[in-house]
Amino acid sequence: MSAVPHRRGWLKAAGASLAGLWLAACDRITTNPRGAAVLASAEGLTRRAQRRVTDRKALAREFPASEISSDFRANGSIDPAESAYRAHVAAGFADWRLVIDGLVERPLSLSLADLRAAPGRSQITRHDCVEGWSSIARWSGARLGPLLNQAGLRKNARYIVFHCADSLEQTADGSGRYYESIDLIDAYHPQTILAYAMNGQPLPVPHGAPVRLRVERQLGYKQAKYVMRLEAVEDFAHLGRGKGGFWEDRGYEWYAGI
Ligand SMILES: Nc1nc2c(c(=O)[nH]1)N[C@H]1C(S)=C(S)[C@@H](COP(=O)(O)O)O[C@H]1N2
Ligand SMILES: [Mo]
Repeated sequence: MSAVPHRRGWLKAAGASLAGLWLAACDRITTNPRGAAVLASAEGLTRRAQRRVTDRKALAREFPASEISSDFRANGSIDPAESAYRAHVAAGFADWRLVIDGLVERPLSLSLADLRAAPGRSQITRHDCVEGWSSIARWSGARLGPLLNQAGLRKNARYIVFHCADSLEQTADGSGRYYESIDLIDAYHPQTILAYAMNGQPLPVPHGAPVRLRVERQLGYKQAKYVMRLEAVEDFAHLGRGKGGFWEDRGYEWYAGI
């Protein structure tokens, strides 16, 4: 509501300027009780929407190296049994490639060396699991935004889906495979990285080797490990059970902001 008195003060100062006619009409709306209510709620809506976008773009807190956890817990899948993944482990991920496809102009197939050479970022952040534990680590990886630009998102791309190597649940139809999705605000957030290192070492298998997502404004289950493929999509109704992620398909919120 504070915008209304402010607008009136500014109106008085403007006096009978060229814009006066329009402003007088505007003032009439604000002095008419119903008009004022409509205007105030419209402004409130815009401000709230604006605040939401600004909030979504804010950085997650970063910590000093002294706060890195000595015992960062590994959770969910910690040693995938799938044979394709075992082969990658045995080969030291030499033939592993990250595929970026779906609604892109130029599908990519990137090696670990390609990712290490891409624009990167290191950050010490806190991981919060819904189960009620937190741990702090330094994550280093390729920023997702520049990779998506390299692939060239098509206009109708709205989400990025992360397809993982592991199945948390053995199902006949493959719906037990871990996957996650984020929107483009999170995909282009400066702290959103495909992490290949944890605390200065190659990402260990329990934490998602060779590459995991770090999307720092959201809870633990969004931090997809064992990422094999990124798919740009317009919606995710056709994937899994349609809710945008393994845990979302089982009742968790799709947007898990912290
Ligand atoms: N592929 C895959 N990603 C996953 C999971 C999983 O089981 N499989 N578990 C999620 C959950 S619930 C959490 S808390 C974190 C755990 O990451 P950490 O093992 O590095 O602690 O990974 C998330 N990403
Ligand atoms: Mo979690």
